[in-house]
Amino acid sequence: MINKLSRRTLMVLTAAALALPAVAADKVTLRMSTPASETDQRSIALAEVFAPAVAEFATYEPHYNGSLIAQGSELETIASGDLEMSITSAQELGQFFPEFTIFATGYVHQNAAHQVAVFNDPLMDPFKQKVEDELGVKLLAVMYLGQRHVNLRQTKDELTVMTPADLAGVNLRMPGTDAWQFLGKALGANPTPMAFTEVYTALQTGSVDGQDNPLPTVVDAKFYEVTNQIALTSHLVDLNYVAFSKAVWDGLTADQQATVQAAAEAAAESGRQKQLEKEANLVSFLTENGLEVYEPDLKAFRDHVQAQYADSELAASWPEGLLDKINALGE
Ligand code: KDO
Repeated sequence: MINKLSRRTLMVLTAAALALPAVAADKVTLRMSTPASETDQRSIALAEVFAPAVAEFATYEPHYNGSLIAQGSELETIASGDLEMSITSAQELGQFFPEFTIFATGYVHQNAAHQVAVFNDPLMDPFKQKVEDELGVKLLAVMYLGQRHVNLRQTKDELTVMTPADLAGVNLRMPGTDAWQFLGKALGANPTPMAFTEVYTALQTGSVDGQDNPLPTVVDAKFYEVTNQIALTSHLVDLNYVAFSKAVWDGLTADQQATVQAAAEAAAESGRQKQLEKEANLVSFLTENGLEVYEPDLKAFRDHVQAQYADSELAASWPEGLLDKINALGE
């Protein structure tokens, strides 16, 4: 009798244990921090494509608008074990590894497909390996942010931007790393470092004259409410990388690692397609909202920007022949 009861009790307990979300306790939590909003296409792609794909063994916990970690501190936070994921940039990686600035250089990447070709090419292997070995961060996939343009408070009547000379003295907010500041200067402007989350107010109050970002960001962050023009300089086909903690990766099984890798790639692809679609359709939205959107002298911008980089300290850190290899992967 006692034996029977205890066997039965055991069975009941086992059934109850199986019914409980006991596996949830074993799941790894993936805190992801980004300055991007919840409605940014990269955020949506990770939440809607990445998160469900890894849900069996991982709980995806996104933090938007820089609410968990300030913009630019995500990589060191992953390195110290206090964050599992972020959407990082080549400019941020350039703070640790100057050679990454080649991927943050004006007029290098030609389009979204070129970014993917570069990221998947063996030329990226030593870059990925270095970040993994020295920072404990795996770069899983490349995300498309879009073509950055110059977006100003001034009306076109007050200031028409046709060449870099027209940006002389313009206080252009750029993110706060050296590579970004260099790009601002290379455009001919007076770059002002500032976190993304402060840009709307700075534009509203006039503490800066403008900012640079792709059209989907100008709309998503509502910068169009507080600016009057966009000069379509296309000075940077901008990217981000899905950054993942190597320590967490090493704790996963081989199957789980493959799932995480595939999920990151699928999310990046989904976000890329949606961002490209938005980018192609937003000029009419912006003009309807009163912005003047026009194309400057692109050759003047390209020549000026490329000349600034050519003799720079940044370019001195790029591996020999790498720019040619990158160019060869384009059109
Ligand atoms: C920005 O601060 O302007 C920027 O576009 C830089 C990007 O690298 C990226 O971090 C992005 O902000 C944020 O994700 C917000 O969209």
